[in-house]
Amino acid sequence: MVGLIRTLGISPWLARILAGRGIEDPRQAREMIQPELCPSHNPASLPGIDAFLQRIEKAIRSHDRIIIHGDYDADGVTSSALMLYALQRIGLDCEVYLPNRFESGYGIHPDWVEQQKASGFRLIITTDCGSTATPACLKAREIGIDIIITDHHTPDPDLPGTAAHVNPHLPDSRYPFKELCGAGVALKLAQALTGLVPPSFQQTYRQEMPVELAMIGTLADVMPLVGENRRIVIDGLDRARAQPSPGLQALFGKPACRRQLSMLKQLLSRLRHG
Ligand SMILES: [Mn+2]
Repeated sequence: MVGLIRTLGISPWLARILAGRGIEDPRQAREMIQPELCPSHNPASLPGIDAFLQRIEKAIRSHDRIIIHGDYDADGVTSSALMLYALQRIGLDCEVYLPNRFESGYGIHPDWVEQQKASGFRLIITTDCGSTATPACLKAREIGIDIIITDHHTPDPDLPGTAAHVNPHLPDSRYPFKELCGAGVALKLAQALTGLVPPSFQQTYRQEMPVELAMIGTLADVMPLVGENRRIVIDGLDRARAQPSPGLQALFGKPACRRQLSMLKQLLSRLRHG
């Protein structure tokens, strides 16, 4: 504790709170109290990232219509919205499908895959689901529609016939942080797609990245608030406060949300300015 007080120049109270959480290492302690120092890892080490980027490049060349299959919960909705943001910004023709919890249940189903093929889509991308969707992948291969799985649930490493399978939990993953939610994975993929955005738009693409959506997914899926998740949440809070997306603005317009937001603003300014 004395070490933390000396190295970080923090109060004995703060050092005691950190020690109570088992945090005695100064680097860990600094990330805890200054989350903007938490790392944002390079998406290039995500498993499946090369195959993902190659298939998106092919989609650009062949003008493939793409359908994103999200999920009905907060992480499923925000992850698909993030993926939509990225793909539309690189000029792709892209739509989102969100299953109904009561009618379709969780996950991607073979008959849905068949319907997409019939509707003229050439590529399916899942967000926050699909990790064990062997029947849907087999159907896609059988009828000739490509499928990319992006998810954070425990994966089946041998999903058949996927064009890419991106999940930090895959056995061959070299990604340094496993605890991303579905929207966290989508955010990393959106960051990886920056290279496919025309150079003159890349700065805007980065600035307008709706990281607050990844924050909502991370909080709603109750992911551990350590490492990169801490960074996602602090970046998301900053953006939600400064430049909320139209959807968030509409939510913030509701009286209950407005109260929460003003509390959040006060809390953030206290946290930021001591
Ligand atoms: Mn999730």
